Amino acid sequence: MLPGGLIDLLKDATEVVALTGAGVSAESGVPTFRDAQTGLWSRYRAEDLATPAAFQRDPALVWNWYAWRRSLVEGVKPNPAHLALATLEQRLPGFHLITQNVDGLHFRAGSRKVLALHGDLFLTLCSAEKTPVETWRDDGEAPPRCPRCDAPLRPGVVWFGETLPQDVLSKVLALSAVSQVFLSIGTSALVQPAASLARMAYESGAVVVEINPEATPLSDIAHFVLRGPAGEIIPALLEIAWPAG
Ligand code: BJW
Repeated sequence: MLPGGLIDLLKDATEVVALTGAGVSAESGVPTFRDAQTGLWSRYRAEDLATPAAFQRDPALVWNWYAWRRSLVEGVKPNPAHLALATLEQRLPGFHLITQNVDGLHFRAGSRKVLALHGDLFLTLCSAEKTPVETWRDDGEAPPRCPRCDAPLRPGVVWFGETLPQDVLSKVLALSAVSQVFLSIGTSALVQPAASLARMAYESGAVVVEINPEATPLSDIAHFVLRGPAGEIIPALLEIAWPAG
C-alpha cells in the first residue's frame, strides 16, 4: 500500500528529483553492479573492471567486457519503471531525472531530460585525447586504435577515481539542493558523489523517498521507504496519482 501523503506531496511539488541506479534496469535483465557476474565474466567483480587501473593492466579484457555489456543492453527493453519515469517527466514540469546508469534505457523509454552522471556505454573515446571517436578501423584488435593518434579507444563512461562531467555535476548539485521531493531508486547509495545527493536534498529540507527491495545507507534517513521492485512501485505510484481514464 502506497502512502497517500506521498502522492499528495509528489503532485504538489514544483521541484522533484529522481536519482536512479542499476536496480532500475534489473527488471529489464541488466545485471546490477553488485550482483555476482555470471557466465564468461563470473571470475571478475564488476567493480574491479570499471577502473583506469584495470584498463591499463588489461585493456582487451576491459574493452571486451564493455562490448559484451553493449550487446546485452541492445537485446533488452525498457521496463515499467523506465516507462513510468518517462511519464512522470510529462506529468510534472519540475521533474528532473538523474541517472548513474550508462545503458540508455531511460532515453529509450521516452525520458528526454536525462542527466547522466557516469557517461554512456555507447560512446567511445580516445583514451589519450578524451574526445569522442565515431569510426575506427576494425581489424579485430581489442581495443581498437584511435584513427587520429593511434591510442587505444575506451568506453565513454566514468570509472572509479575519475571525475564526473563537471557541467552535469554542477546541475545535479543545484537541483538536489532545491528539490522538494527526492526519489532514490534502485541504487545501493554507496558510490560517491551520487550517493551524497539524497543527503544533500535531505539537509536542504526535501522529502526523501527510497525505492529499493533492500536496505541501503540511505534507508535510515529516508522519510518514505518503499520496499520492492521499481518496476512495480513506480507504475503503482503513477496510477494512484493520475488514475488512467
Ligand atoms: C533494485 C531492484 C529493482 C535490485 N528495483 N531496486 C568519498 C568517500 C569515499 C570514496 C569516495 C569519495 N568520493 C569519491 C570516492 C571514490 C569513489 C567511490 O565512491 N567509492 C565508493 C565505492 C566508496 N568515487 C569515484 O571514484 C567517483 N569519482 C570521483 O568522485 O571523482 C573525484 C575523486 C576521485 C578520487 C578520489 C576522490 C574524489 C567516480 C565514480 C564512478 C562510478 N562508476 C561506475 C561505473 C560506470 C561505468 C560502468 O557502468 O561500467 O558507476 S561504478 C558503478 O557503481 C556504476 C554505477 O553507476 C555505480 C553505482 O551503482 P548502483 O547504481 O548503485 O548499483 P548497485 O549495483 O550498487 O546497486 C543496485 C541496487 O539496486 C541495490 O541496492 C539493489 O538492492 C537494487 N535493486 N533490483 C529497485 N528491481
